[in-house]
Amino acid sequence: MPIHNADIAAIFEEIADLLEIQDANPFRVRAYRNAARAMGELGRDVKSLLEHDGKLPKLPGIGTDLDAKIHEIVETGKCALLERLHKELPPAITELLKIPGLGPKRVKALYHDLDVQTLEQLLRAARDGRIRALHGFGEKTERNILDAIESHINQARRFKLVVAAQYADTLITYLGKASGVKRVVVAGSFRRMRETVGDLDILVTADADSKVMDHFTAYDEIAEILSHGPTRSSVVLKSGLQVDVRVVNEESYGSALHYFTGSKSHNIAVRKLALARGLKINEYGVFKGQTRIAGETEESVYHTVGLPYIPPELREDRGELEIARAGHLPHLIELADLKGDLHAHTKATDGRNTLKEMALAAKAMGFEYLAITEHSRHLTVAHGLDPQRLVKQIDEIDRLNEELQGVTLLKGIEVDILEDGSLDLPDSVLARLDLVVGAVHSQFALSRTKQTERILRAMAHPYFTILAHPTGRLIDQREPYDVDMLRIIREAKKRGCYLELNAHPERLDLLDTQCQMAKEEGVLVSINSDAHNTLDFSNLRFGIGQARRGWLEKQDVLNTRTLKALLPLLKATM
Ligand code: DGT
Ligand code: CA
Ligand code: CA
Repeated sequence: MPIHNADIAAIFEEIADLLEIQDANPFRVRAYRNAARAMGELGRDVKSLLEHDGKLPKLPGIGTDLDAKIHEIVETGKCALLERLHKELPPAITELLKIPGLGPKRVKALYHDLDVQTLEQLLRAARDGRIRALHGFGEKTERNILDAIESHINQARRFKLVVAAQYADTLITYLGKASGVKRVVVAGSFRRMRETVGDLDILVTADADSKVMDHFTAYDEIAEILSHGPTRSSVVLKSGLQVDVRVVNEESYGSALHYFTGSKSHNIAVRKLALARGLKINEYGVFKGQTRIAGETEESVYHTVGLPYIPPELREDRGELEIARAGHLPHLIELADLKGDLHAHTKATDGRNTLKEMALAAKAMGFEYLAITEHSRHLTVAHGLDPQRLVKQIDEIDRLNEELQGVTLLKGIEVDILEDGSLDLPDSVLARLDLVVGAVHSQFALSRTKQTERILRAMAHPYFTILAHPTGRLIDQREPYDVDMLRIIREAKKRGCYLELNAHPERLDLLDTQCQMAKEEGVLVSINSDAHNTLDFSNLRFGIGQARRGWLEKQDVLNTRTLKALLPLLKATM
């Protein structure tokens, strides 16, 4: 792990904060603060100074003790004192310090006087009005803290859809076991298939005497119950995921589902349409005066405002209401429309299964074809293929295809796009493949112009077929690299190339709006699993969710074609 001056400064700053919260000697606290500042202001990189000279120059405010700490941090990446302080104080103290407006003095007061140790406790103290009573706080500060935590929780604690789905699945099964429960459905951003979700919003219909809420709050994965009532309860699971459960009557199911599915801006737009017709929509139904005129199904809610049913993935207030009113809603792609998968790996590189195992798993998905696209040699961490090993695999696939029934393996490669836009393998071997999937796996930080040119040059290559994970982002881990996606899409159109929507749940790359862009420009998208083992095909459902959020229909997606229709499309690149 590379240690920079800023990392050392941050460690010293945190030590100073934690010492202050512990009421340590103020001189000691100040010594760490000064050291943090000295590190932050130093013009030379401490690590390279140490590597070069073996010792640090004399720095203002850095005595022998701190000098030793700097050595320790540079050499081990850690600091024993900080680790000890973390053990002595509740772990969430560090998190509290990250809330804007909460310095060590305030955190100390909250911790000592209100026994606030976690963000959730802080949130409750703020909601209960207990913070304003503290010396040096006041009502305005309390309000600011409340806003800061809410936005902090919303930003910091979003869960990838695949992760939320795991928690949702077990919880739904559990809730379904309570007596009198009829339906259990997850609404909110989860139902809209957002890439990440802030919390789970679960809607339950149940008999009037059902004890489903007591059953819910007895769930053994709960870390904290935030509220518990007969029709609404909120908890935080041990994973940190918040879950809101609402119980409604069967007759309100449709309007409640519509309300809690959101998005909020979509709901507001629908309510506006209702108001214009003299109707009122809420989670219990659609009302004309005192009379309920709809609400049992979502369709009935939409019909009262003159609209057809709008699929959840489109409910983002991005023009779906106007298009629905005009009768032009897309017929969104479904998982069952896929006829194959054009990106997968085997044991030959960093996958886990053999060619045959992958082929049979694809067949079990109902696929006609699966393209094997191993990494190329430049990607050494994945044991990428050189020309000899690729030729060997080509022969193996030819042999296996004679034996396989009902599924065909296509010969491909996920070839690295090198920094200059050339491909990592020679034409002579690429020429023998059914398709070439090109990918950027290095040099993410090139300028927008250079990165775009690099990809355009790769696509101009005669054998290039599909641009893999076009933005390179990893959700919550790596920002997209900077490219002009519209230029790339237009070049793909010109060259007869395609763009991948990589369905790996950490990628989901293309983004939804870029799917729309590809569709508008007439470029087909290939929804690929990037499977590294036989189970990974199940990730395709997240790719389908993303494609639906991008308004894609069956005809917009390359791998909805039958094998017979696909092969000429793969050859059509120029
Ligand atoms: P998230 O949890 O941040 O990923 O996003 P959502 O969309 O699940 O938002 P959430 O959990 O705050 O609320 C769930 C749904 O409830 C939301 O999509 C629409 C509805 N909703 C929440 N608050 C309001 C509101 O103030 N007005 C309206 N019309 N709907 C709301
Ligand atoms: Ca939610
Ligand atoms: Ca919620």
